[in-house]
Amino acid sequence: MNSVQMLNQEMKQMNEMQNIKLGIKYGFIGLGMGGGSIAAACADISTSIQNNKYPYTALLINTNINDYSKLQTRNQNIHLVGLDGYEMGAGRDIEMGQDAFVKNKDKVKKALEQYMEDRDFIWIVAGLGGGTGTGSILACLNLLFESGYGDRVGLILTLPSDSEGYNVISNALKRLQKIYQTKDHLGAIIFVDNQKLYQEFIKEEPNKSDDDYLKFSNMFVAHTLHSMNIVTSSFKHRGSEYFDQSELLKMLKTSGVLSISKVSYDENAFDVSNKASYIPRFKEGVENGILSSDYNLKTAKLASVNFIVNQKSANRIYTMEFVSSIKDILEEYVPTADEKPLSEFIKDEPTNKIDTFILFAGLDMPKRALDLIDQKDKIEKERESIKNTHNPFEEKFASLTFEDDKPKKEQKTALFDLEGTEEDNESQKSKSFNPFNQ
Ligand SMILES: Nc1nc2c(ncn2[C@@H]2O[C@H](COP(=O)(O)OP(=O)(O)OP(=O)(O)O)[C@@H](O)[C@H]2O)c(=O)[nH]1
Ligand SMILES: [Mg+2]
Repeated sequence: MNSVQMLNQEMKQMNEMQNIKLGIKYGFIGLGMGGGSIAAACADISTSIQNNKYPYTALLINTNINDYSKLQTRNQNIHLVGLDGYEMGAGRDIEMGQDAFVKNKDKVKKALEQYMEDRDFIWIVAGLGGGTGTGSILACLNLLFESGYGDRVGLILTLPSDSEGYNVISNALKRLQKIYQTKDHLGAIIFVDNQKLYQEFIKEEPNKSDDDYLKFSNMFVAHTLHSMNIVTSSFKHRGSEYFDQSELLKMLKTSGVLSISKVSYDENAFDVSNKASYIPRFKEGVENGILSSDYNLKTAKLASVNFIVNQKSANRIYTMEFVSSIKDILEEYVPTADEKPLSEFIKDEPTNKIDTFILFAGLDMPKRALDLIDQKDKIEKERESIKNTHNPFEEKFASLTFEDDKPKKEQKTALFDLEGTEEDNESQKSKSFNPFNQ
């Protein structure tokens, strides 16, 4: 089964799961096309919870709200906010994107008051690199801080691919720089690395389109956030350490980057007495976040490992030997983290999988951010060298002449002045000229 099929299957199962409880009430503020699409996918998650089929809320904010016409959402708690006066879009101009948001601040504020008041945590979502979304981030953060949401706001940001070109990459970096400098005042930042996810997607689905990729990546983000959110409150647990929703909220409020890893084992292949059956995969999971990866895990402030197994496997797997071997690995990767609980969850639903969610909070940026700076520098260098190479066009066009540029032959009406009038007139003129007469 490839990852698209797996995602669809998991989303369906989760949608049908009975007795689930939600951990945190999320609100999503999607900025621009990419941000709005991801926020819409997140808020369109449905559950079997009575009277709360669609537990999330979203505001989708864009210059051109017609962009959103291809999103087919069902949740009534998804609201569109158009940035008036900028209906044509911001055309990858971040200054214009920022102006559009600032000029419509009151309108957004009203929507916030109307729809987001009861939310425990708000995610600002934007695709880094465009005009509207990227340009609106700072003004949107300001508005949330002004409106009292400052202690419960996080960011979900996509990082562009190398192939998206100089303007997209430099727009992304301009905002990333500002966000990096103020990150200690913000909650968690989740990066969705389009380069990484696209490469993984294309390997498995070479015949699909770019739009298929975007749809997949957005559902993947939505499903990941939702799965994390129900783990903490829907399953029974055993053991002394327990990651509940307040711990999750604490992680989301921890400044720095949040990395999410997931490892799924086939229950039959998991032999607790044979470490080789689970440790190498676990380490691989720790090192590779699913939405973005390549972090210096030593910078993590908090870590959390959550195993979810069925009742039958629980007795077999949750042994002291298993717990200590996982804890040893955590010591190796995050020796200085303030907290690193290992939670043992038990799922009532029949499953032949063992799922593990691993979270690291308070991280520094992923290596991909540095790669983007390198890519920007590389393009600038190449541009400079192109500018300095001999340009044959400049020289050739500068010296380009044409035969008919030469003075034209005077067209005479008569070849000879037979009556001598011309000469007479000339001598007349010079005779009458007297410089002292002036
Ligand atoms: N994962 C994902 N990334 C997206 C999606 N749409 C856009 N992106 C990324 O987000 C970046 C910004 O694109 P948009 O969100 O369309 O730009 P915008 O904010 O609407 O800005 P303007 O159209 O320039 O005003 C792109 O360069 C992509 O890398 C999406 O649906 N999913
Ligand atoms: Mg747009």
